[in-house]
Amino acid sequence: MPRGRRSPAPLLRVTGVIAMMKQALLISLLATMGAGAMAAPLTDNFDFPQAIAQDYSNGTASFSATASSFDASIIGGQREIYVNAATGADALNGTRAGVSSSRFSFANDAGVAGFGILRWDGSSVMGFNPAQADFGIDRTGFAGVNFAAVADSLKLTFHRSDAAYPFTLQFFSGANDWTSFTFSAIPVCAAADASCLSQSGAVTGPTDFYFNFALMNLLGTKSGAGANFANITALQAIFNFNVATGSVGSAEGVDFAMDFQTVVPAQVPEPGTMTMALLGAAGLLLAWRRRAGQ
Ligand SMILES: [Ca+2]
Ligand SMILES: [Ca+2]
Repeated sequence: MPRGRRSPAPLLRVTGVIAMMKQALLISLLATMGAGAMAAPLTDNFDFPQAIAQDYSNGTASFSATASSFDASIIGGQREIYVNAATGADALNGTRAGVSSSRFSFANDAGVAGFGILRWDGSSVMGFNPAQADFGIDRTGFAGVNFAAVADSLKLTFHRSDAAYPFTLQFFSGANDWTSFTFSAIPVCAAADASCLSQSGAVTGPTDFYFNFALMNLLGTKSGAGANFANITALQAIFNFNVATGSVGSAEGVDFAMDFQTVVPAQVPEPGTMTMALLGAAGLLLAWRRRAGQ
């Protein structure tokens, strides 16, 4: 059967399946939008600022890191940012990331390919080693948090990103059990940015993406028993770095900001296996929507 565009991104291979479930997607979206008032364990809304980490040195051996002060609005109480200008860097251009004005932002200067990590593992500060599958996180950095009780998905709000790039979410439930889930983040553009919008898969931002817990475990790489979302003890987001190949993403000049918070479950009429799976997939891949009034 002929397909449209071929994509190397694993997640996008199931787009055809999901396209057939637009009805379910709409139901899922509406339900999610209507259920937003329930309390959920807070991950990080980025209301608490953090100093900019910036690396101007070529090569992956050198990096920059900052840790936030302690604040109850951050899961585990503290957040870390690591950035690494890997190629093309010199004394003038580099890679940086920080948190201000309730947003996390990451940018590569012209000619620089760099990557970074947002890490939540409590008060531990263990450094950053891209040669390790978990980059050296403290896998049991904070007391277990139960997401599964009140939410079935993680929500990431992308405000802008001027290119596609690899993005990995890692969730830990103890020293041995964790899941690493990678997807290709699509360009999220300003409405007037025709150049950005001309890219494959580009959408207008801000855009919310929902990452269903069960599907991340299904499609991601599991270690041990995989992540148990009823007992998360550390997590991190790795951006513009391909964890499968150990190589830096090709995107340059990436600039994105996001909000990172849990959402309550969508109201599913019946917990039928197919319906649940496809609603989850729809939520994972296509549940972007422009935010009203922004
Ligand atoms: Ca570097
Ligand atoms: Ca930490």
